[in-house]
Amino acid sequence: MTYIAKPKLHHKALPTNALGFTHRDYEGRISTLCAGCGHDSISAALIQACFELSIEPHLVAKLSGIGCSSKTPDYFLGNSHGFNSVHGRMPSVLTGANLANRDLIYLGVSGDGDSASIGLGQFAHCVRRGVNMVYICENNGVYGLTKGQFSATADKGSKSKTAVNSDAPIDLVSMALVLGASFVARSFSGDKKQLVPLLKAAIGHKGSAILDVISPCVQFNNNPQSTKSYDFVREHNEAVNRIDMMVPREEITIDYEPGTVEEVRQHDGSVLRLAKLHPGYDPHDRVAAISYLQDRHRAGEIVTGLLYLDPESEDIHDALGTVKTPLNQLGEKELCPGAAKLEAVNAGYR
Ligand SMILES: Cc1ncc(C[n+]2csc(CCOP(=O)(O)OP(=O)(O)O)c2C)c(N)n1
Ligand code: SF4
Ligand SMILES: [Mg+2]
Repeated sequence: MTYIAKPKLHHKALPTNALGFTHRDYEGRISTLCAGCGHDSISAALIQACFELSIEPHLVAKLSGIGCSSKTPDYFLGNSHGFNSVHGRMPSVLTGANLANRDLIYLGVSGDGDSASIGLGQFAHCVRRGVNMVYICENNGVYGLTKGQFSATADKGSKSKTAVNSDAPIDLVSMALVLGASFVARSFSGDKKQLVPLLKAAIGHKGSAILDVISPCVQFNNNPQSTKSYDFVREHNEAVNRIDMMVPREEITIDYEPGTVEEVRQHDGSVLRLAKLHPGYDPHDRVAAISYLQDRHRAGEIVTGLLYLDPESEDIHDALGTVKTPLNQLGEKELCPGAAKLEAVNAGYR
């Protein structure tokens, strides 16, 4: 129904954020996805997160691959930069854009086919390089766009309408931990209360923030035997913590669960408040997070929440010592420093 234009007029009473923008200013075009698709709930959570953080839309770059999930950047942040790349190639395009201009917020939107099948190598390398981005995998266990073949994240033995998956699954969260990601979380598209603070925290994080979001495909993979269905996730979800996000300017939400609360300050000055549901769970222990995931998976549970956070993380620019100014703002003097400088650089390699 893309031919139906969204109304441009706002009701005067719509709430505004610190920049004077309404929620509507963070929306995109009308979605063409199937009614009930989990991906639309993730777009809604992203809109809410950016509205609440009072982000300037022109300072965001949305990048994606190919798939129903990769179509979604068209449905949020209509005033931001967008680039729909080739299947599985979003990470390298995002890495290049980030190297050219570190001043933007990079949202990489992908699917489980896009990230864990054709794009697995690209996923691995952008994570290990610490590219400063929020990488969202909208994980439904199938290739939704091409009619529901199992993807590499589908659990062994999970059933679609017509087949049983015989291959072992790839868990992107475990992979991200092994590859050195400095922010690793999993959530569920239907749990806005958990997903929105996680997205806000990921946006405030410096480094590779990986968010695996189980997002049921109502068309090809929402049968009760699928481990990516609404019913299965609701019944087998194990949340390890509930986080609240506070930006330095204002406190966004206060909704503490009973139990201990831990504050973690991120590089941008924002504070994460982790309300721990499990006294033994420590989100700063990478090795413990890996074994906890394996343990709960064996018990048939899907662990959600903030699984790992390194508050002292660095990103690819720190590692490479790149220039702070975006490349498009450098003048001829900086770009062409002259023959003597070039000679000195070359001499350094002799
Ligand atoms: C190079 C290349 N190979 C294969 C395809 C066909 N193709 C398009 S989308 C897709 C899978 C999408 O699955 P996923 O990333 O999980 O997204 P979903 O539709 O499930 O959200 C495939 C195999 C393609 N477009 N390009
Ligand atoms: S086919 Fe599946 S993934 Fe694609 S829009 Fe429909 S419900 Fe969503
Ligand atoms: Mg998919």
